[in-house]
Amino acid sequence: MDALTRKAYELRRDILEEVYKSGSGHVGGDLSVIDILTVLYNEIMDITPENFGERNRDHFLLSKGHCVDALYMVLGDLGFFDKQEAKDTFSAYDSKFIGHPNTDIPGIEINSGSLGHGLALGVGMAIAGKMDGMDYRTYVVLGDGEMAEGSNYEAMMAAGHYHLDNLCATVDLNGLQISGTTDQVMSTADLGEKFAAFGWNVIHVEDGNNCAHLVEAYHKAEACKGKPTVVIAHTVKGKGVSFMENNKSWHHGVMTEEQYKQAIADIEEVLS
Ligand SMILES: Cc1ncc(C[n+]2csc(CCOP(=O)(O)OP(=O)(O)O)c2C)c(N)n1
Ligand SMILES: [Mg+2]
Repeated sequence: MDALTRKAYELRRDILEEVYKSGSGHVGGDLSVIDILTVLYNEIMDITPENFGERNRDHFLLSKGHCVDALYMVLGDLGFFDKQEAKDTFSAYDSKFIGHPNTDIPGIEINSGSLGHGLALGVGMAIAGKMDGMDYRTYVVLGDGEMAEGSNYEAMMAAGHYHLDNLCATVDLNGLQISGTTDQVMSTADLGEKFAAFGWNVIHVEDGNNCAHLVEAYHKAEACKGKPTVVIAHTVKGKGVSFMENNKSWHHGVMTEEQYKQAIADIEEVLS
């Protein structure tokens, strides 16, 4: 197993501990996006605890903010704060590690969780970078259910209009949102065509939980000039835990002790 895949599975184990202990969290979406976050933070982006206070470093916005529990584990792992503290206090009364991203936490750049805002903010950051002659890149991660928010389409239009080749969106396309499939609740189908219509470079990753394939896609995105890029990552919600995969109940389901043990066993089997 390569190092990034191992890291993503170790982080899956951290996420399961965190959400089990807290009795809350969005475990299905965490497990679908964790490979994307692992690859971006460990292989692609220039964002570290040391350079976080500077402006000319890459920028990351988790627009599907309900999956902050996954982001906490990634940032904790990189030393932005004590990962154990985040794991032990996630969502607890008076904890700073609340259930959606907020900028009081080192490494978090925007408050999010009200879906549909991250891409517009990313467009603004990308325009600002160009205006000020900076070479940073801005990365935004969105959910496929989130793509039902109309604000995204205005942001897509502006990104195409301004040729923001320093902007890279990723859609975590797991086919599910809060209460059912995206097709049932609000179809966001043919997303690639929608982005292309607004002048974006579109890259599909057919196995969006495959770290090596994601790395390749982000390198292609970096090489694309004159257009923003969207990486459409075809993922599995609940990836890695047998009884959670493709099951809408795990959007924010709470595990019993027995389910928790099974979930950890599934992850340990991959790691062994
Ligand atoms: C504006 C807004 N409307 C509704 C919600 C409630 N909500 C939280 S998560 C979610 C579903 C999101 O689905 P998706 O973007 O596909 O996320 P994922 O499958 O990756 O968890 C909804 C509707 C919200 N957070 N913000
Ligand atoms: Mg989804």
